[in-house]
Amino acid sequence: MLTRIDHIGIACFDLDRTVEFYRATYGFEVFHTEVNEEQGVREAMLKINETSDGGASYLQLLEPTREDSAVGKWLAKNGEGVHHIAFGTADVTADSEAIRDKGVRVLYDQPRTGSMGSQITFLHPKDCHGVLTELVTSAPTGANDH
Ligand code: CMX
Ligand code: CO
Repeated sequence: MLTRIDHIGIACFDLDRTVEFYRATYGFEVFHTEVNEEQGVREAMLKINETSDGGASYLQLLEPTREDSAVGKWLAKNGEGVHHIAFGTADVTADSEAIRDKGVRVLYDQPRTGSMGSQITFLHPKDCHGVLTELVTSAPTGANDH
């Protein structure tokens, strides 16, 4: 079951300048940063609020690490802006299989690694009324404590 908006993914040319805009304009602070080479992004997660399912909602600011990445290609075509939305679930595998059975293309056969050790997959935007849609299962609590 999808129980929260996990994040909104926003594509930008310059992550540091975009982070500074969100800090100076709204007071949102960086919760986490990482590079995900598989996805071809450098990203910053800004935590907006916690949610009733024990998770949280974030803004995910995304700068491409290479031009041929999903975000790099999208930026070249569209410029900066909202790139995708992500719904949170306790079981990304079960939910994505159920959604695939409804005729929506799921982009990965198996979930891949997303922010903060989460498991993620994507639904094709052409099957979702133009919205690239991600499904996320957060890493177990404590998995990111070092
Ligand atoms: N939102 C809505 N539509 C999109 C889109 C997006 N983010 N990205 C592409 N499209 C549309 C294009 O506009 C294009 O439509 P038209 O044919 O009408 O012009 C169509 O989809 C095909 O686009 P494309 O530019 O040819 O791109 P590809 O088919 O090579 O890739 C996609 C599209 C969705 C398969 C690819 O972006 C993908 O695999 N995305 C999932 C991974 C990802 O986005 N990773 C970055 C985020 C990582 C994270 O969140 O952690
Ligand atoms: Co995302």
